[in-house]
Amino acid sequence: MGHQLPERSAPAPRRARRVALAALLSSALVVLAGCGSDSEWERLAMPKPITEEGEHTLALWQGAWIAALITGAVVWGLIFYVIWRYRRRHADEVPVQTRYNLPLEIFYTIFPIIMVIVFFDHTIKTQNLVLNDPEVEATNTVVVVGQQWSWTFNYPDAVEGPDGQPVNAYEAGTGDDIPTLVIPVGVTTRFELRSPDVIHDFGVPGFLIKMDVIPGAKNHFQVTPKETGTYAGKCYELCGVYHSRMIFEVDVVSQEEYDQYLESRVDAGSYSPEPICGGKFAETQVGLETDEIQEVCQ
Ligand SMILES: [Cu+2]
Repeated sequence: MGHQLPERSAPAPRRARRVALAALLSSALVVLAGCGSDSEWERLAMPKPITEEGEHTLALWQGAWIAALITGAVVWGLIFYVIWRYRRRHADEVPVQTRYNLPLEIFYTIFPIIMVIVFFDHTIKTQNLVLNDPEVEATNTVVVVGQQWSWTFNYPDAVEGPDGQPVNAYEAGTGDDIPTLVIPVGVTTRFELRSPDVIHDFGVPGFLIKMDVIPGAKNHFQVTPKETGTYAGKCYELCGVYHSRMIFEVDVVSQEEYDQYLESRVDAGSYSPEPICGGKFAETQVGLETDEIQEVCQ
């Protein structure tokens, strides 16, 4: 009867494989969830959020990674299982050739689409919370102006001027003077982003958000700082020769200190009827007439 193939060796117990897969998945989850709350491992390399909105961004980041890792573990598990289970054991043995498996093909078309829809849904919900939470009305507004090459922070109608009327207090930085942004703790502050020249990008690592400051566009987002402290911020968009000078400091202070700060701006003469663009105050500003610039930042 000619040559006969030797009998296949008995397959490894299925239970052992399931246990191995379950162990792989659960160890991935333990690594993610088991660390302390302040651990950079648990935040998956994100900075520590100092705002309530930043917590939502962090949750989105962690959730997306956990979903991706579980998907990865299943896919890698299947790949290695197939490599091992159907490895070539006999020189003249050809495995069963299967071409179509309709249920399987429908599954791996539909399932990624469902995943994308779920990711999209979570992203949109987080975006709405961070940009303009309908339930948390911003009670404080700062008009942030990025100008070549510094920042101007305007606090419109936040304080009374010498004549008792509300005025805009401001601090205009220059390439030589690093400005400070002051915001109250526990209060939702809305940043209105304006640029009179080129595209800048306003960001503070602890906010877990940065946003382009585009001439002619009115971008905004809001933050509710959870604790007082001093933080560093900068321009994240290469905006010209002195881009590297566009750093600033953020002071999160109590409401009392915030009010005192605004009064000190008025005492120093840094106030105006409307938000200013930093034009005539920023020595590095070039090419624009002050009148033209001011309209951009209202
Ligand atoms: Cu810039």
